[in-house]
Amino acid sequence: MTEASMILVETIGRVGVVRLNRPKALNALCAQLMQELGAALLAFDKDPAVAAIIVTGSEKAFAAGADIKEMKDKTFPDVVFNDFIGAHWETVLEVKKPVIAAVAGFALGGGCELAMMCDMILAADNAKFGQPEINLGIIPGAGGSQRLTRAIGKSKAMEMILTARMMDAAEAERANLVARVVPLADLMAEALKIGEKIASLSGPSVAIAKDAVNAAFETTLTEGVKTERRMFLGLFATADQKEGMNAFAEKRRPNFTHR
Ligand code: CO8
Repeated sequence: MTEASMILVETIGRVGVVRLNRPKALNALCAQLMQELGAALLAFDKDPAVAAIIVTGSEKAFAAGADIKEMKDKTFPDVVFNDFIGAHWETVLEVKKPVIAAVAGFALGGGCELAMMCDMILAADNAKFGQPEINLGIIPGAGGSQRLTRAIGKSKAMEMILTARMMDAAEAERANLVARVVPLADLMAEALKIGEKIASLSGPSVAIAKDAVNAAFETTLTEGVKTERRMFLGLFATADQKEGMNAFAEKRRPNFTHR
């Protein structure tokens, strides 16, 4: 039997918001929740009324990881051949619009990995990040060992992954895991401000800027700079480049066509 929906979806202005809503399990990421999250993200990505997306949880937990109770009895063939765990976990990486993770409370295991797959993390001052899988006799499985290491460096990542130590919001900011820390009460307002600012800009330049930053993780510096240059030059083919630069020269606000 399928439980009632595990997410809440709303559009605020031009920002799509997906709230993980499985409070009794601290938003543990079970198959149903991941399927619903993936579908909601793809729907927002297609929706012209939406220009940026926020993924958030509750004040106590962004997500306390993949659902341990759902995974615990799975056999090796179950997890390898039936795609039991992997399905829908990387849908967020398919989204072209910017995705902001607004993290309060626990972001552990798969929850930390989901946040790191988003384009940026805005953290509330009560946020706690960790990859505690080692306590369960496993290791991170949705990119944690790779993305955490790239974000915060080898020593800190090793310590967190080998000992399951959690990092608080202040340390996460010092370590460059998060863009910024804000008071818990301001988390959604601040995330929405980021989303609204993005929504006011030229959609093509936003999508291409996201691609350009992501290219930094997948290629050499020389190739990355070449990719950026091609993208930069390509934007001169858009009406929004003309509008943006003319508006600056004419001392007025730009009115972009493709928002
Ligand atoms: N899975 C299932 N249920 C959970 C999870 C979880 N990850 N986390 C919490 N819950 C449940 C608890 O079992 C409890 O349920 P119940 O009330 O029915 O007993 C309820 O949520 C509340 O939890 P607690 O009572 O434990 O709350 P506390 O405030 O005492 O503790 C903690 C909060 C510290 C967050 C604690 O719940 C905890 O340690 N949770 C587990 C954290 C963890 O180990 N996460 C990693 C999971 S493994 C993983 O994420 C691998 C990802 C691989 C993805 C691969 C994709 C391809």
